[in-house]
Amino acid sequence: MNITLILAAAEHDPLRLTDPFMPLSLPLLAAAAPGHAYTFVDMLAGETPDLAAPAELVGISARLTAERTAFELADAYRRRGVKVALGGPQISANPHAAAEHADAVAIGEGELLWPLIVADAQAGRLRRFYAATPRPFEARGLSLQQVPRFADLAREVHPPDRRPYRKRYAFDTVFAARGCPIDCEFCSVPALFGHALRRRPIEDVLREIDGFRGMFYLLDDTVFGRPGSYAYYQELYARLGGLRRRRLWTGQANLDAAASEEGREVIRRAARAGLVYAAIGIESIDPRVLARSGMIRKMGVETGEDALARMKEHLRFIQAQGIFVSGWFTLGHEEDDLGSVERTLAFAEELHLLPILCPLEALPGTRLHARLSREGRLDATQRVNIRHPTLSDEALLGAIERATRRAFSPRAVLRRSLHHTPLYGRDEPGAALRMRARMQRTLFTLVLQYHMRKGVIGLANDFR
Ligand code: B12
Repeated sequence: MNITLILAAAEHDPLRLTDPFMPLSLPLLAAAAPGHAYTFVDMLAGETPDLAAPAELVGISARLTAERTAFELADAYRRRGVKVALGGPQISANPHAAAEHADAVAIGEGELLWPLIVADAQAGRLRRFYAATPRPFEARGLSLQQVPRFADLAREVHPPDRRPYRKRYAFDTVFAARGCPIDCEFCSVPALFGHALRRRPIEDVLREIDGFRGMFYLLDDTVFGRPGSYAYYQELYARLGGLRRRRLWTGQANLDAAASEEGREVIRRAARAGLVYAAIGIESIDPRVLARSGMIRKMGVETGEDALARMKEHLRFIQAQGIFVSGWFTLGHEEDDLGSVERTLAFAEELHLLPILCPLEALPGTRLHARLSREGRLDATQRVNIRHPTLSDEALLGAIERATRRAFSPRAVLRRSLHHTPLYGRDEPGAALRMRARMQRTLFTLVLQYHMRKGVIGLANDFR
């Protein structure tokens, strides 16, 4: 079949044209059902779907901010008589809304679902829902095929087929593990990929990385792992560091690994294997928020300890390995007031973190969404869908945007980058190699911040 796979993005998405990472969902889908003629359209990269191009099946992948665009596109294709399947994190979390716009709606992992959808589309017998989850799924009278489990990452993940991309991305993407046991109140990962951490065989991950041209992004929720997976990540990075070609790479991570010697060894090895930048979900600097939401479990803090002091210690350890860190914060928790934005910025400045300030949003399918819905505090008409006890939507977003502009001023960017320069290349044998590592990594952090600026400042706007 002629199949078009689209990564949906709103027209004014601030990440459009600024996101340097190759989206991995489309290559994984193409590999899961091979033997068809695939075309990829990455709307975040500025590509536009050609509705008139021949296609017997269209698969659209959507995250939170792309839902409306995905629905409009699906409607447009279906008006032309083309069968449409919708999938991805937002569709999995809000499948009944998607069912009004698609012939098939995928809830969960494409490795399990896409082969079924393609086969059924070919046979002309598409069902409305395809769900890969061990939890019961209520199809509300519509047709359903359910696979009551998550994918086996050793047997069911095939090497992603990246060939249909026309664009060259600055970063390739790869994943080693899926699922998260922490279960923070606002996060949709446990619902999408389960509470158990599933891991791919290390050889499979390294084979992919060895084929990359240059830098890559390891998509795991925490590239430092968790107690129980430290040995896996230690081995992965030891072997990654031993590959013939060394590459710089990036990923997101939690702080808890820095609280134990086993975890610290993962961090050291990751840094030696080329981890140049880590995005760390610090979420809030208010210990009350961290405790109530369950986020404290990823901060590496024991009961009775001074949470912020411990978190600072962990951050400094990570930076001391030569890793540039951005701190991702969510603002608008019920304990927050307008001063929280300034206090968060001051925390980031003290630690030389690149601050990414995000308005807290209730994602469908999360415990936060369920709680606020029960409490009658969700408001879909606002840019941020949570009604805060004291802060208006505009006041919060305005404060975030002003703080972000300051954090990304050329002076702040330069100071942050130069602060890290002496920390780079400490393990390099010899002064010349050390100097090279310092220059290369400092340049990397400057270019990174330059590219992130527009996307991050735009996040507070209403663009969907
Ligand atoms: C890396 C990442 C990013 C990167 C993306 C880089 C890139 N170019 O891909 C960056 C930093 C840019 C980013 C941004 C955002 N992200 Co993000 N991100 C992630 C992260 C950590 C990994 C995503 C990933 O690539 N996973 C691997 C791919 C293969 O998984 P996948 O896309 O889900 O696809 C699988 C299935 O969903 C399914 N599938 C996907 N599409 C389709 C389509 C069909 C037809 C079918 C059958 C199946 C199917 O099959 C795939 C294989 O199993 C996830 C958390 C996670 N663990 O997944 C959060 C996550 C996806 N992000 C999330 C959010 C909220 C965002 C932002 C909206 C944040 C913000 N406020 O701006 C933005 C939106 C970006 C945008 N405009 O699209 C949420 C999404 C929740 C939701 N309801 O959609 C997640 C789940 C995090 C969370 N804690 O809840 N993100």
